[in-house]
Amino acid sequence: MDKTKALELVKQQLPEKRYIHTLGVVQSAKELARRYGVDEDKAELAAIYHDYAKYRPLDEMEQIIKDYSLPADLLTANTELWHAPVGAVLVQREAGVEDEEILSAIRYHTSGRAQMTELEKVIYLADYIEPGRSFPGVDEVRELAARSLDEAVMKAIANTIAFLMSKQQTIYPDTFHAYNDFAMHKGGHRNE
Ligand code: DGI
Ligand code: FE
Ligand code: FE
Repeated sequence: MDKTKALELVKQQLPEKRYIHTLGVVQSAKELARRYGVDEDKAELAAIYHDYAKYRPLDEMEQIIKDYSLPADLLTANTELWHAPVGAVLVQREAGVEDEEILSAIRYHTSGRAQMTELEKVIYLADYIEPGRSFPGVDEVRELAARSLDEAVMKAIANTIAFLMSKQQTIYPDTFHAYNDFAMHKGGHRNE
């Protein structure tokens, strides 16, 4: 898939501000991919398409969740989560992307999950630290990202959970599963 064509397609789907965010994610994803030995072309395409479905009407996304038998618990989860799994469906259907690694990086870019692939981690983290982001804690994650992909993703997920809790919002199970998976591999399950 040609990068220029992909960007054109995405530009039609997104308001200016979100398109600029997407260009930031592309830049960060390419840098992270290079640093951590992940396929840079796949990282670039996944980044270009990651928010493809962000501005689809909720009723259209709800129909896709049902028609494509996406996890039914999405229907009662925060609707902010929907654009990621729905995006994976639409990017395949409308942009013709068939690469399952790219599609899963799009699918899990908001929630994360246990056993994330290296490409999924790169896209999750790039979305969090791209140059346009300026929320509290982002600089610490940027510093971690220079040293360890896992440490940085784990911190980004922990910050997201803490943020959602501070707003008394629900936490999607995959987000907890992602956090637990990273914590377990640090030995946290034995209180080490
Ligand atoms: O699409 P972006 O704004 O670039 O970023 P994103 O895809 O990470 O979406 C972030 C939104 O998702 C943010 O408003 C928090 C919200 N969200 C709601 N519930 C959950 C959640 N994020 C995670 N990781 N887990 C949740 O359970
Ligand atoms: Fe997103
Ligand atoms: Fe994004």
